[in-house]
This record gives sequence, structure tokens and C-alpha cells, in this order.
Amino acid sequence: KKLAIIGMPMDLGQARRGVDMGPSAIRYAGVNERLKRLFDEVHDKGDIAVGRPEVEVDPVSNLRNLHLIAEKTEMLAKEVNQAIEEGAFPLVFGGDHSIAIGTIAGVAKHYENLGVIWYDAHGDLNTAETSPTGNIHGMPLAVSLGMGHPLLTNVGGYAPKIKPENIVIIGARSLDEGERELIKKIGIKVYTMHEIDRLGMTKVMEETIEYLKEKTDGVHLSLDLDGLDPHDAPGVGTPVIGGISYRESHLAMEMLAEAGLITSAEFVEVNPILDDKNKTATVAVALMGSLFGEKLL
Ligand code: DIR
Ligand code: MN
Ligand code: MN
Ligand code: MN
Repeated sequence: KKLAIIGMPMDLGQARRGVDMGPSAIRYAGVNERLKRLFDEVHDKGDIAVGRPEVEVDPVSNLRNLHLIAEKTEMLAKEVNQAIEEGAFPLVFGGDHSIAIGTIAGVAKHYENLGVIWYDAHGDLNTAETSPTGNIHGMPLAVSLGMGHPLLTNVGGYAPKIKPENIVIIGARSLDEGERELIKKIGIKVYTMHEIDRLGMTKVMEETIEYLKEKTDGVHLSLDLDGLDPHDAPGVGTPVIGGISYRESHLAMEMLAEAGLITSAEFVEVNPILDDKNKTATVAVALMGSLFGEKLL
């Protein structure tokens, strides 16, 4: 088993600086040492060269950093694609959630029916028309479905990357009006906090695994740390109270490990500037341990 780690230090998808330091914070929390025990080989490929570009707002679409994000996610897609061609499991560290445009572009062409688990307080299903902010980190799931600005949907040179029936959103508790309409219209499976409270995480994950197992040939986990409760993961740009607990999240990762379902993953929105002594990166690394089969006994 081979793991390829790719850092994506990009904060262009939203307005708060600091999330570009996410990959450093996650490495500082000991990710390499921890995952070396779970893989035969761990290759840390370092960070994508995002640089320090000037912030721009596209006057036509009103999208923040549209051209830069298209360009940088294209670079990420190439690196992720290469990791898969080398036979490695690609694990990407964000960066804000707009990086998922690149990760999924690099992954999806290797599968007929890529499944996606979107672990997040938000739906990230906005387009320029529905977005209340113009922030592209609120759009990557829509973009991967082929909806949104063509510069974004065409990253990787093909669209769409995924189908609505192959997506499961877990942890939603903040959805914009346009996102709610879209979910109903195209039929995306969503476990909001209501269902997690009501059914418990065990049942939610059993159903999720059952739902995706039959019809997908690979599943990407896109985990936004703001899916967790801000008490457990305070270092995020858009915290929403009433989230998934640390324990429930471990259980979810352990059940995914047992099911052997996940073929690529990204952990995003870790912002050490907003954090409490690197707590959020430490939580992210602990969850990666469980996702890759770490056990106490
Ligand atoms: C909001 C926030 N729905 C937006 N989205 C966030 O700007 O589109 N996604 N924070 O993770
Ligand atoms: Mn998100
Ligand atoms: Mn976000
Ligand atoms: Mn979020």
C-alpha cells in the first residue's frame, strides 16, 4: 500500500487569510510519522506552488479569484492524477474547500462512477447565480457536477466529474436557498445534523456505505473540518455550532476503513491562525489515522 501526500496551500476560495497554512499545520501535527505505520510507503510530495498572488474579483461573474483558482486547481489535478498513475492513494491537505475542484478533477477520470462523501456543515453547491458571497469554496461540489463557471467546470479538461446520485453529504446544517433547491431538484442524498441526531452515526454510515458500495467503483472523501462542531475543530473560517462530534467523526472514519470503500481523500479548511494551539490540525490527523485503519488493540 502506497500513500501520496499533496499539500495545497491555497486560501483564494474565501476571504479569511491563514487557511493557506493548513498543510504546514497538518504536517506539524505529525501526519507523516503517524501514517507511516499504516502504509508500506508514504511519499510526501510537498506543496503545490500557489505562491502569493494578488486577490482579484472577476468583474463579470463577481467570483473571487476565479482565474487564479482555475489555474492552481489545474496544477493540483495533474499532481493527483500522477499519484494515482503511480499506484498511490492520493491524500490532499487544504487549503480552503475550493481545492476540491482540482482534487476531484484528478481523481474522477480514473473511475466510471466516482462516489463522493462530502463531510461538511455546508453543501458547497452554490454557483455564481446563487452564491451570497462570491466565494468559490462554497461551490466545489456544484462545479464537480458540471455546474458553474466554465473555467472551473473544465478544470482537468472534462465535465462533469460526478453524478448527483453518487454523492452523500454528511453533517449539513447551513445551506443557502439555491443549494436547498438544487439538492431537491437533482436528488442528492443528505444526512443533516437532524438525521445524525435521530439515527446516530452508526446507522448514517451503514446507510452511506450500503448506498455507495453497489453503484460506485471508487469513493472520494472530501472532509471539511467545519463539519465537526467548532468545540472540537475551532480553527476553521466558517464555524457553525451544533456539528458532528470528535467521537462521531472517529466512528465514521473507522467504519469507512472497515468497509474499504475510500480510494482518495482530502482534509480541508484547517486554519491555524484561527485555531487553538493547532487543535484542528491535530484532530484532522487523528481522523486520518482512523480512516487508514489505525486501531488501539
Ligand atoms: C456559504 C459558505 N454557503 C457560501 N460556504 C462554506 O459562501 O457559499 N463552505 N463555508 O464551506
Ligand atoms: Mn466545505
Ligand atoms: Mn468552506
Ligand atoms: Mn464548510
